[in-house]
Amino acid sequence: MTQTPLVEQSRHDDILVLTIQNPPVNAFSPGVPEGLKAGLSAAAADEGIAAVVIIGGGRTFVAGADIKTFGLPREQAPDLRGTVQQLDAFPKPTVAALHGTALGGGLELALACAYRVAVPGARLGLPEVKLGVLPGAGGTGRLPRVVGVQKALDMMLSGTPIPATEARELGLVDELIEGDLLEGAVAFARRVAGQRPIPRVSERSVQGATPELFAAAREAIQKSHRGQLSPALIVDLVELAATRPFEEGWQAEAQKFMEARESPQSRGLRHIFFAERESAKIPGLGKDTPLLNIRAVGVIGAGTMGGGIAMNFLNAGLPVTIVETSQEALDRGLSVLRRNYESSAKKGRLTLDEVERRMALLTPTLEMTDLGGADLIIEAVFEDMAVKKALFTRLDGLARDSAILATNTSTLDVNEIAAVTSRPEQVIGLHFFSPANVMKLLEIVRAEKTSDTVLATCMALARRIGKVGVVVGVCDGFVGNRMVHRYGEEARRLVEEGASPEAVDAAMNALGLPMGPFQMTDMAGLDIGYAIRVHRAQQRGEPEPDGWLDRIVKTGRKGQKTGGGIYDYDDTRRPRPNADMQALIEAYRAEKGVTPRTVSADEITRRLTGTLINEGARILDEGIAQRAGDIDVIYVYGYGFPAYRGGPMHSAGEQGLQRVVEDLKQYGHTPAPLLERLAREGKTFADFDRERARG
Ligand code: T1G
Repeated sequence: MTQTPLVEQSRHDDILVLTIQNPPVNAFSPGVPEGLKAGLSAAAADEGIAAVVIIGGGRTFVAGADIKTFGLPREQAPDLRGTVQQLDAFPKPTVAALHGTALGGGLELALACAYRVAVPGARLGLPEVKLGVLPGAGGTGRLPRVVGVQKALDMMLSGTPIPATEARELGLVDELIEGDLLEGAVAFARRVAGQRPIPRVSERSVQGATPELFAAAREAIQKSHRGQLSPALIVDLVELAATRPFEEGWQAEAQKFMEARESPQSRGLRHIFFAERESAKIPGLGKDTPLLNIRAVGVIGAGTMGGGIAMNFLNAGLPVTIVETSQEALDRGLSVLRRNYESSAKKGRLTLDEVERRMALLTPTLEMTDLGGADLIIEAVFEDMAVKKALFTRLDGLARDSAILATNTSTLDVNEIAAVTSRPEQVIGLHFFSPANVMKLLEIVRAEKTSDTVLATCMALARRIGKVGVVVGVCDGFVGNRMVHRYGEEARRLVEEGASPEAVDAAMNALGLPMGPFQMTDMAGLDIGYAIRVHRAQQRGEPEPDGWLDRIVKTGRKGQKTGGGIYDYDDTRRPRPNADMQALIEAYRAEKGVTPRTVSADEITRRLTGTLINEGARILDEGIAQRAGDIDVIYVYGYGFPAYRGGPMHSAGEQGLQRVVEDLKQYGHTPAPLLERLAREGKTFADFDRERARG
C-alpha cells in the first residue's frame, strides 16, 4: 500500500493547497518539511499557480516540532528553519489556514507565511518554555513584530495559547473564517494573489520595546520560573529582536535553542510531557474496553475533601448529590463550596452566572437513599476502616446495580473495603489530593477485583474532570503517600542529626519544591501525620512513636490550622522559627545523646531525593506502579517536585543510579534490589520502563 504523503498537494484553479497529513497532531516530523518544500517548489515553478494555502489535515494545524526528534543530531532533525526561510522568501503569497492548535513550530510556520486565516475556535501559541526550550524557528523574532513586545513575552513565557478571536484583534490572524476553512482560505488566497509587495513579518519593525520592560520581565521570571534556563534566553532573544536586525536574532535563536534543548531541564520537562501521556495507557486494557455512562455523581462527606471532590464534577457539568450526617455539617460544607466559587468569580475565573449554574447542579441531603440515582458514589468520610466498611455495606444495598463505589482513602486497604460488598468488581479507589478542586493528580487505585470497565471508566472520567489520572495498586499509602512517608522519616532524621527544620525546608525549596517537608507537614496538619504514625506502630506492634515531631504534636501545636506547629504563622502564613520548638528539638537530641552537626544543603537534598527514589524502586518492583514515569508524574503533580527535574525517578538518571546507591548506603539505608540491579547494569529507570513495556 502506498504511504500517504505527509503533505498532499491539491489544486484549486490557480491556488495550490498543501495539506499536512501527519496524525494525530500534525507534528513537524521527518517527511513534513520535505513535503512542504516540494509543494512550494512546484508552486513557484508553475505559472498557473497564483498563491499557496497550507492547511492541516484531521483535527488540527501543526502542533509544533516533533518533540520525539529532539534527541536527533541536527542534520537528521526535520528542517523546520529551512522551511520557514523558504516561506519567508517565497515569490507568491502564502496563506496559513489554522484550526485546532497552531503551536510552537506550527505557529512559526504560519508566521513565515504572508497571511494567516483561522476558524474562531483555533488556538495559537508558543508553548516551548513548557518543554524547557524556546521558539527555535523564528518565533522570538516574528511574534514581537506582530503583537508587540509585551504580548509576545507574555505568550512565550507563559506558553499559554490565545484564541483565534484575540489573535485577530492583535493582527496575528488576518481573517476569521466562519464556514469551511479550506474554502475560506482558498477564497482569501485568491483575493490576495495579486497583491504586492508580499507582506513579510521579518521586514516589520518591533513596537513597544523599552529597557524597563525587559528589566521587569527579567525580574518577573526570577519568581515565576525560578531556576529555569529557557525563560531568560527568551527575554534575551526578544530584546535582540527589538534592538538588532532580524537576521542577527535569527542566528542567535538557533544557538540558544540548542543550548536550551541540551539542558537537563528540557530533558526533565520532555520526560514529564511523555510520561503524563503514557500514564494514561493501561497495558492489557484495550482502547475498546466498554465504558460506563457517568451521568450523576454522589459524594459522601461535605468536608474539605468532599466539597473539593464535588467541585470537580460540578465544574465538568455533572450533577452531584452530596450527603452529610447533620444539617450543620451540610450547611458548613455548602458555604465553603460557594465561597470557593465566589472567590474564583472575584478573580475573574468564573462569571456569577457560571457559579449559579454549578451550584444548581448540587443537591445537598441528609438521606443516603438519595444516592440511589448516582452512577458513581465517592466517599470522603473519616479515615477509619470500620467506618468505611460500614458505609460500603450500606451503599451496596442502596446504590443502583451498575454504580461504581469509590473510596477516597489515602492509606486503607481498598481490597478489604471491596470485600464487604457484593460488587467488588465495581469498587475502586479515587485518591484526590487536597485541595481536591485544585490539585491535578488523581491516584486511581485498582483493587484486585476492580473490573477493566470500571477502571477504564474512571480513567476517562479523570480526563473529563481535568485530572491527571495515574493507576496505582493497593498498598499502605499507594504510591505518593508511601514515598512521602519515607521522605518524612529521613527529614526527621536530618533534624535529629543537627539540621534545623528551616535548613531542611530551604534546601528543598532551592531544589525547586514550593514547600519543604516541614512546611508541608505544618500545612497538612501535624496531627494527621501523627495519627498515621500511631496507626502504623500499632499495626507493627511497636511502641507509640515518640520522636521530636511527635512531641511537638503532644504540646497541642498542630500546624497552620492552630496558628503554629513546627513554625509560627502570622496572617501572611509565612513560617517563622519558634524558639520553644527549637529548644524542644535540642532537648530531644541531648536526651538521645546526639551531638548536633551541621548538615549541608547538598546532603539534605541528596538524602531526601534518595529516599524517594529508593521507595519508588520498591514500589516499581512490587508492581504497585506500572512505570517509573508514572511515579514521576505522581510526584510532580501531587507533591510539587519540579517538573524541570523530571520527577524523582528521572532525576536518579541525571545523578547516576550508582551515586544514589552509594548515598543510600552512606546514610544507613538498604538500597532496593531493583535500584541496585539497574545501577550495576549501568541502566536508568527509563530503560526499566522500556524493558517492562516489551514484556
Ligand atoms: N511532538 C510529538 N508528539 C506529540 C506532540 C509533539 N509536538 N504533541 C503531541 N504529541 C503526541 C502525544 O505524545 C500523544 O501521543 C498524541 O500526540 C496526542 O497528544 C522549533 C521546538 C497539541 C494540545 O509543545 O500540547 O515546536 O500518547 O494526548 O490532549 O520552536 O498534544 O497518542 O502516543 O496531548 O488532544 C511545541 C505539545 C513543540 C505542543 C493536543 N508544541 N502538544 O492535546 O492530545 S516544540 C507543543 C500538546 C517546538 C519549535 C519548537 C498537545 C495538544 P500518544 P495529546 P491532546
